[in-house]
Amino acid sequence: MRYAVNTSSKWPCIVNRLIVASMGLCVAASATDYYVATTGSDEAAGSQESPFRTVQRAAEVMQAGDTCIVREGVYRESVRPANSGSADQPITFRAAEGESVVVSGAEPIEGWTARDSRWTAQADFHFEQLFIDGVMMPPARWPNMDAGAIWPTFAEADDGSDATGIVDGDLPELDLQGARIHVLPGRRWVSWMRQVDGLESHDAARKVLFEGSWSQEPAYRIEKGTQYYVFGAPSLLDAPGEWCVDGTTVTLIPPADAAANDLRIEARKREFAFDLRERSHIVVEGFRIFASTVQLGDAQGCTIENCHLRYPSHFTNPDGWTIPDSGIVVSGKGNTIRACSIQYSAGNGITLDGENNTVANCLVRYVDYMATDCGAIFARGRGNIIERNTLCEAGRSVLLHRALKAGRIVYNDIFHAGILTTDLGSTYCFQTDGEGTVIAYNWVHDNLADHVGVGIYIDNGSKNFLIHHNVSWNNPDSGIRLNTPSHDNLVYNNTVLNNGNSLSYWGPDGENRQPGCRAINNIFTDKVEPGDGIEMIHNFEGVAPAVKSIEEHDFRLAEGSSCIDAGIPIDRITDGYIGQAPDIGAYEFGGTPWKPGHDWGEPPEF
Ligand SMILES: [Ca+2]
Ligand SMILES: [Ca+2]
Repeated sequence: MRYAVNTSSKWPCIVNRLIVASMGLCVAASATDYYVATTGSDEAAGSQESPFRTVQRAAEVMQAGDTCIVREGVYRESVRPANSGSADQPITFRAAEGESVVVSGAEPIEGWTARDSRWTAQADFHFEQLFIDGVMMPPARWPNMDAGAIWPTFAEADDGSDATGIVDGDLPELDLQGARIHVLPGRRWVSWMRQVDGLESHDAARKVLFEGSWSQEPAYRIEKGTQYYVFGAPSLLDAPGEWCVDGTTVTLIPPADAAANDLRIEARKREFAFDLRERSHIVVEGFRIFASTVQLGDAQGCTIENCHLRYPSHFTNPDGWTIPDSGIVVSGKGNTIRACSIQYSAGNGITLDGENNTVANCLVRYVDYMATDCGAIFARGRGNIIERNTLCEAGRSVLLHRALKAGRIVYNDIFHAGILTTDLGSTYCFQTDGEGTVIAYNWVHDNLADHVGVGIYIDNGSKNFLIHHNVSWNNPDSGIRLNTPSHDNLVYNNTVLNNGNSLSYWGPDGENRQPGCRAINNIFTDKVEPGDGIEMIHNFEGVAPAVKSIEEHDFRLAEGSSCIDAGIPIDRITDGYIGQAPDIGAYEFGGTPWKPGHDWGEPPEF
């Protein structure tokens, strides 16, 4: 039985039909186009005239070479293809050209009753994330935050706080039965969630007690200044946009002057818009994906293109250095994420693992709002490529490559790390053997951390990185850090401007070894602290390299700069230089200027 008309590949089809007609045989099926529309029916044929209602209906019947075209509208489902495509004949899911096609993980919550400036409704599923008109609302919490804000507002602990609880004179006397506490302790590296175990009086203040033990190490201990908030108890419900759930009853404080019928109130129910685990050669193109994500675990040769995700992943239980799979999750081999946007993730924007996968020309921002060790991209695996992306607005580091081997991190514009935490980088790894990972032609800038905000951060015990032609500026701690011991890390032709330090390191117990490291042909306008064993030659060290303009992001050398022709040739790094010798810095005078980042502007609103 055929469900739909054949419209693709006109000439080959006609030829194929002639052959079929003349031979009277049914040869291999040719590609079929299926259609899905909100006006359709899953009992229909799935043709353009008689479309399916759900994308999943198409996903169940599609074979290699088939295409599914989804018409405008919101599809509240999780799509799991029954079959894989092949390299020559992928299975393609495509939003209809020029139409807004949303696959949503959220379900509407309806039937609101208003009483005492609160609304209540029933929900028959558990959820941790509620939206009004597509914007996340805060759970009942103290201190309050603006409805729709992405970064949590924290309170600060007073003296007397310790491993058993937080003392705070500002904390109101409320019943915290059932509440949870989100704590960013010690040096504010990462955060934890704990159940609240009661509230006790403590002189004039109150002390929130919580379950579980707590580390007394300085980096993690609860102390004066520790940041926290409490959430999830009905007593904390007092600001517009706040909500809480008791059993199946949802209570919401509505925005001022709002009528429930005029608002789109939804809650997150499904994790995956497209679940492509263990599938191969599937193309997903042109969708808007809300409150759910795309799973490519152990996938092969799949492509996600021109898709725009909002709120891909949410959780409320950060657990220190534990990295939850979050955002678009990629493992397997040869998968590509291209020209997509990913915004508003509790954890990662993309979790990148496996081999020879590529993330290209994407915009990933507003990530790690739960203040863990997540970022725009969390890269592991081997041979993965991260190129021409704009990666920014992160609670901690922006691009983590803690376990990426032989990768390529090139032509990315990476900025605004450190919105919530400290001691982190635009790019970051620790005790990592890069096995030749290249970090090149990136802009890394404007780290916002108020302690140890770094551009390119190669932390203790890392080796075999090739770092060249990057521009690193406005990072309060260092442009580039090679924390010790640091082995065989090569730093060539970078332009490092207006940072706390240009090149620095820190090592435990006076450790200062940097054997096999080299820093050559770099512009360093701030303090340079070489370790023991690093070779440093032909660098510019001074305040005036005559780089054109930081403000206008024009890092070319001005005519007459002393950096012109002042470098030395380095095989494969300075090839094709202009003039008598390579220049110092990331932009060769007279060469074609380059600009990193994605090339397509802002993602659509939906
Ligand atoms: Ca509140
Ligand atoms: Ca030159």
